[in-house]
Amino acid sequence: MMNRREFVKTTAVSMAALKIGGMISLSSDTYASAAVRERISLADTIESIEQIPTVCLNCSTVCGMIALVKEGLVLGVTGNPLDPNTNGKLCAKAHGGVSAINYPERLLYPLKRVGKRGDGLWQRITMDEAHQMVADRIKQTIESGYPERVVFHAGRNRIDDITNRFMDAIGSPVVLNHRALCSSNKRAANYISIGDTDWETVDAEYCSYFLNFGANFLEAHQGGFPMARRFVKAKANGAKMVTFDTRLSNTAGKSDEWLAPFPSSEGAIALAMAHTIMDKGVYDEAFIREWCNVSVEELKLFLAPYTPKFAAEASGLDANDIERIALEFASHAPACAAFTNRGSQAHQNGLNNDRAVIMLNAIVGSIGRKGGYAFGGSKSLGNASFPMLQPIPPKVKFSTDLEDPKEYPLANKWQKMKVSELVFEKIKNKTQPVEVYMSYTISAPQTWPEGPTVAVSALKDESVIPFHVCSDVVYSEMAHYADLILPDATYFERYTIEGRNANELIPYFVLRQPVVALTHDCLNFGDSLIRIGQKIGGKVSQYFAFDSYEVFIKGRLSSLPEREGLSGWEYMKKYGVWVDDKAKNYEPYRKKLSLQELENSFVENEIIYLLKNGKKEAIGRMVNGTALRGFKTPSRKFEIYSGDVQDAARKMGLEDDGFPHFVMPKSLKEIASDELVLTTFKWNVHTQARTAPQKYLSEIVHDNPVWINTQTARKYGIKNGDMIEITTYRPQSGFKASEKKMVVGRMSVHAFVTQGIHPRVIAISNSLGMNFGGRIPRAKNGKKQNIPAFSTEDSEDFKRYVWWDKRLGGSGNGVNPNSIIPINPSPLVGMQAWNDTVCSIRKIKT
Ligand SMILES: Nc1nc2c(c(=O)[nH]1)N[C@H]1C(S)=C(S)[C@@H](COP(=O)(O)OP(=O)(O)OC[C@H]3O[C@@H](n4cnc5c(=O)[nH]c(N)nc54)[C@H](O)[C@@H]3O)O[C@H]1N2
Ligand SMILES: Nc1nc2c(c(=O)[nH]1)N[C@H]1C(S)=C(S)[C@@H](COP(=O)(O)OP(=O)(O)OC[C@H]3O[C@@H](n4cnc5c(=O)[nH]c(N)nc54)[C@H](O)[C@@H]3O)O[C@H]1N2
Ligand code: SF4
Ligand SMILES: [Mo]
Repeated sequence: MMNRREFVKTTAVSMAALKIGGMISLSSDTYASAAVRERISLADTIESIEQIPTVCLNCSTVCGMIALVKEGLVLGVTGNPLDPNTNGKLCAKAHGGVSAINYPERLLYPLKRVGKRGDGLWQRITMDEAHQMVADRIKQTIESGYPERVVFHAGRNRIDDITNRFMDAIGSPVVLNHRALCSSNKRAANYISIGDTDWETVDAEYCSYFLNFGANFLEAHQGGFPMARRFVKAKANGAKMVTFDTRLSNTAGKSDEWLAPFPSSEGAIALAMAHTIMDKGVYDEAFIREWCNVSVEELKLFLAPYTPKFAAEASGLDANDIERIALEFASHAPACAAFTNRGSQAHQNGLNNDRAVIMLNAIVGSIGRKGGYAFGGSKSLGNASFPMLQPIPPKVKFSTDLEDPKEYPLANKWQKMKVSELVFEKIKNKTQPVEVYMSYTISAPQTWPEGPTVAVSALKDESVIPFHVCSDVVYSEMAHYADLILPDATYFERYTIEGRNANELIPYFVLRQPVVALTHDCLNFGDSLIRIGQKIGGKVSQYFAFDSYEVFIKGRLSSLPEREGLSGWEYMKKYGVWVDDKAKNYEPYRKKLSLQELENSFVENEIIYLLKNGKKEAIGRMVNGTALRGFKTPSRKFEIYSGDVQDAARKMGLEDDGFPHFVMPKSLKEIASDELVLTTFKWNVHTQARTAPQKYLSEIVHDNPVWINTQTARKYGIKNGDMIEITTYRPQSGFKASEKKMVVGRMSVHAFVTQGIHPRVIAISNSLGMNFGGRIPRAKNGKKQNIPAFSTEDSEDFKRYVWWDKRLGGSGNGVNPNSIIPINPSPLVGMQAWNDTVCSIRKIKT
């Protein structure tokens, strides 16, 4: 890690290098106008470029970056070398993000709908009028006695400090998110097994064996970029990686071995590996005895049916490979890690797939070890230590079916994960009436399963959503179905206290701060909420007795100690990064509890408890007479068996003995020989529904053909580039299950024929095929859309040089697979089973 002196030196050197080379790529900011471009004369500007530390948000990895600013323009971005996660590097997407600021089709003024919803007719209003409209609606709803009819729905919300405060203040518990579309099975699996965290932090730099079940961390993955940097170092030291992915992702391509299992069979593979490790006696007996909640004998008994042959049948892989890899993995312990992501967890059986993979780390003893399946290095200090401004609104004490559906008892057990893929269906059915729907950083018509159909039909229907206010930066599909649009600040113009799992295992956090002034009538949504809160008046306004979100953040940072003679606030503004001065957090479960922590505690069956509000709360474990923290599970051990899961299943009438058994989802088990499985994945240069308007990125990827195996294509007479029609079917178990074949939808898309995919699988990425958002995501040259929220300036580049426009012979803007991917929540947790979709295909034209 770099210290501050080196930081100043390095950035000075890099700026000097810029001067000598005279090369700096002006960002697409300069699309704005020729006049703007003339203001920047490169030769004499480099010295005067301001460097302001802030944080990227072009994906969820939130890398510390430095904005290069000149005369109110962001010329480009570079990594912040003080960020311990990324050490001064950024990915390609970060550079594309700059263009969001002066994007010709950026929303600049608030709009009020005038035609029918979805007609696209708008009237420009002032921000104050817009806030008053929202405040009046919310006030009315509170006064009607049903505050829960105000619904807040966010996608990548990084300002939940203020959004939660707002919802608590108005008394509504209905805060929705996208977690069940993203990662809730993975999170639940971690909470069940280790309790401490929703996410592992593989100690990648020191890992010598990476066993990857469906993570594409070299291209995507939450925190993939910091992990990628450490993986490169590990590789240079001879580390090995084996990847199980149904598709040859770039991570699979950079692996020593790529194995393509049949979808959803990851759990069977991991259990068979565990079986082998136990069978051959290469497990870590001491760790299992001291730290796991089942004995070696119980474990062997549970694993007995999961032989390599069993896994070979489920996955189509070779039993010898499964056995060999298991033994190789174990031979690298403790510097080895088996980990997952959406490839393994986005299934009906994803929870147990991930539990089985995590368990592999426990039985070889790599949990929390150097080079192993580490965890515990999270955001510095934690939210609790960044005080919220007083007075704090009380937490809402009731729940509704929208944010806490009782059929999914594990959805909100550890963390509010919700089951948001069901929300639009529930809104349509009026299971929970809605008066005000507030959307923020979400584009459900693009990103939700059946988004283009189910989400759109709910959003369009004024009888189920009487009022929709949307905060966005572009005229997105979500904004199109709103009644009121609030133009937000881009992430270059606002504050956030940020941080992710600390890959150095030393807690840290970063500060996003405005690097340029806000333009036109845009306003940070956090500030909008403060002003709306003030306008609602009464009890609500007492929680918003401060001027701005900046004041709020400054207040939250006020508890930081002084550093270098600077207050915490000044320090963060100057350097952008805070690293706690602590040792690496290895084996956090072995930490001793302090006398202070043990005060008033008592021990029952070796578990140390405190009484909190009359309830027993486990805080640690006695191990050989010493009080240790243990794992934050009910037994304070690594839980292979889970009483929580067994109880939840019992409640739902499901048979479950609490062990991570493997069961193939019914639809996949009964798949016909001429049917295939449709899966989905992320491009390395696109993020969800947020990057398609960024021309630098869309120039690189704007088309998403369906990947199909060479052998399969031959069977259907399909050649590369041929159009095929895909028909998808409803799942045979779970939500809307039907034994009869029910079609979800049909889609035509051209084929990318490759050896790089499992023969029974086809794959389409997301992020493309948009209907809104401007000319770039739609791949349409010409004049910009006539909406009174845009500036009058335009760029020639956008009028004429969207070279992939179909009318110019280009490939167009791709497709959105979500029109045909069924809503498919998995049991107990409710995670969307994206990768279980059964489909059939036919060639429609050559
Ligand atoms: N087929 C398929 N579908 C998927 C996935 C997949 O792999 N395949 N991945 C799923 C996953 S993992 C997730 S997390 C979800 C994510 O899906 P969403 O929750 O919808 O999140 P985003 O795509 O990040 O949200 C994009 C919206 O936020 C707007 N936006 C961007 N920046 C700002 C800003 O600064 N302020 C405001 N107010 N708005 C902004 C964008 O213009 C866009 O309208 O998608 C899921 N959908
Ligand atoms: N570039 C980029 N980076 C991102 C994002 C982005 O949109 N773009 N989004 C961020 C977000 S919100 C998230 S949640 C993470 C997601 O990060 P990841 O989970 O790493 O990425 P995905 O592409 O969703 O899925 C990972 C892999 O699963 C594979 N896969 C699909 N089905 C199966 C299967 O049945 N079995 C197996 N074994 N593999 C399968 C896919 O081929 C894909 O390569 O990325 C984050 N970072
Ligand atoms: S990984 Fe994500 S947050 Fe980090 S630089 Fe790339 S786009 Fe930005
Ligand atoms: Mo995600």
